[in-house]
Amino acid sequence: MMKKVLTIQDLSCVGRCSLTVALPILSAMGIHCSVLPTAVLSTHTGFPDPHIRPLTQDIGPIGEHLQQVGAEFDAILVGYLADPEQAEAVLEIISAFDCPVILDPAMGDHGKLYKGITEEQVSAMADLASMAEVVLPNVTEACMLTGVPYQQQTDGQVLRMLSERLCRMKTNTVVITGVSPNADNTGFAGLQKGEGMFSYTAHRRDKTLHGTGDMFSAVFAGAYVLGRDPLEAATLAANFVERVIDGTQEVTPYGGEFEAQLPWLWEQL
Ligand code: PXL
Repeated sequence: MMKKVLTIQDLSCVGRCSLTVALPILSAMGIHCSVLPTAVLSTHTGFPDPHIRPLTQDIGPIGEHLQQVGAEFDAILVGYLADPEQAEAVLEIISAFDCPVILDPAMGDHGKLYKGITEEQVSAMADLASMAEVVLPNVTEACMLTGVPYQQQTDGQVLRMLSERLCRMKTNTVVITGVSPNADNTGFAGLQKGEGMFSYTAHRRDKTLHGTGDMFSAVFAGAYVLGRDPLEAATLAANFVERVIDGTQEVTPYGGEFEAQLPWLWEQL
């Protein structure tokens, strides 16, 4: 039977991120992808002054209707939320659908929150994180969720501390992305309860492209729901993102050209 994933994140009309990334990636992995948009934005917040319509009042009724029609999912992938109330609405949805939740607490990067994200949202996201089976923060988000000061280069001890703090309540796996043990390398580090720490490093590319975190979480979610273990799923996701970065010539707010890598992704499954 085809696997089914519901992804809850924003729909940015222009600029690759969130739903415009997760939907094609999960489809290319042979997964039936359903969506619940948390907000509609003219562009993601990396462009100046986007028009933003949060769908805070609509998340609950959409979730209720999905239950009424008997919708079932093998996993729920949660990403960018537009305000703290959305975290509460999402909590209700995930408690109604009995399936693993993968959370990418998309809130910031490079030590800073994205435009429009408040401290209140950080604590709402932390509550949500404790109810997710897998949490996929970047270093900035891992520090914010745990109240640890941001540091660009993180050693094994700090990564273990961040991962252990995030592995609470329902969370059994944490994968921290954008981890830099030194100036020349980058990768991920994680913790799976009962299995210990794992990590992966590749040479650092000197290009920062929009949406790569969302690409990582979409590929991870797809591979995880197809039965890969967290290290395998995260390695596939990292390799995909590396190919996207290497295959994108121009750095623009439109983001990484992941489309060209979808045939490769399909071949890996
Ligand atoms: O890629 C994360 C992300 C998701 N959604 C919106 C964003 C961003 C990052 O800037 O602005 C709307």
